[in-house]
Amino acid sequence: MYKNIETLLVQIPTIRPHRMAVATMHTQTLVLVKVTTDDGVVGWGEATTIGGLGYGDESPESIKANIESYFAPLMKSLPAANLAQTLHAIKKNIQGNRFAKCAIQTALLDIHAQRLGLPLSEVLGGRLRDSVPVLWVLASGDTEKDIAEAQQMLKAKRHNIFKLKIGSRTVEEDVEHVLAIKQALGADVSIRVDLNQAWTELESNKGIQLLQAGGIDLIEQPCTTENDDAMERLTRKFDIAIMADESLKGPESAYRLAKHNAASVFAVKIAQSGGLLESCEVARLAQLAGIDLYGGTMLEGPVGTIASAHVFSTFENLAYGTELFGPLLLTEQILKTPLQYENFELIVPSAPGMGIELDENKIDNLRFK
Ligand code: MUC
Ligand code: MG
Repeated sequence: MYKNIETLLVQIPTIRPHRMAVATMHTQTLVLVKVTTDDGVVGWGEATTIGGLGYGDESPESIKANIESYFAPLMKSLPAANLAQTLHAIKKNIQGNRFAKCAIQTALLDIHAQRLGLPLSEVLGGRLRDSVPVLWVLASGDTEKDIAEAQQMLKAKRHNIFKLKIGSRTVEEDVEHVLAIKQALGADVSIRVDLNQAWTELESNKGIQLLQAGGIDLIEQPCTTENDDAMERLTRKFDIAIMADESLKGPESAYRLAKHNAASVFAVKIAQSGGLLESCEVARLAQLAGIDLYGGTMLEGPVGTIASAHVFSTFENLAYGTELFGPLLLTEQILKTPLQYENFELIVPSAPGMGIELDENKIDNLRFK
């Protein structure tokens, strides 16, 4: 039986303001879920989002309320702590709520893997790599600051791929900013851009042409999720990789996007997919459709980041690497031993379960709800 299902909201300042077309973050609110079984096994999950309701349709507060009011009573009413039956009951009784579902599923899989004495990746089909490449997002809003930050990352061997958040200025200003950074960092450094749905199709046609000519490697979610038709036309028109992020909301949307050729790369996110198992389904669909993969983030802390790393370690084709840098954007640690980032990659732990240990005293001090 599941004895306790707790949702903790933890607020941590970021190392610098993080500017995106959808929001500017000065702090991040981590949504942590702790599930305890009646024989004392503890599993953790995370349902962190970006900018309150600015990015997704679940907020930290709604996730906490829905877990406490609906998920927890349902889970406690089930006769035994059986993983598959619990997940099935949740799917049947609760509509939507992909982030909350992902956090609960992560905690249950963490418990399951611990009981089996295996790392989480092995419960998901088995890892193909022990570390995943991690890019860094330049989002200070200032070209010179971004160049200096990238150079520092290259020197420290932390990141050698960069994603730029654009879309809040004019197309011309954004392109100028991106190409100045590309020129400063040189041909060997991969630069990608994320529009977070900011461009119309017309702006996309203009902007993508200039960015492609300037040696940029990938364009992430240029148009709105309502305009997948535009994504389809852009994917057909340009050679440069067009990546679906916000448009990708689990296996059903992956199937639809693949069927319409509305992206050449998928940014798989565990929360957007509605769970770790669903992320693996998205990856399988992509593989069948010849779509490349990228491991995305909702700027989660260490729990969501490591759960994602276990998932991405199982993908056959991780052609565009990952952006699992969320914990590095935060000023405070909540693990007893920090995650290992080295040689441009994040190490996937090999201890049973998720393979991380949370510092609960630290979490208590940072909790605000
Ligand atoms: C997004 O849209 O990709 C990922 C990295 C980052 O800086 O923001 C997120 C969300
Ligand atoms: Mg994105």
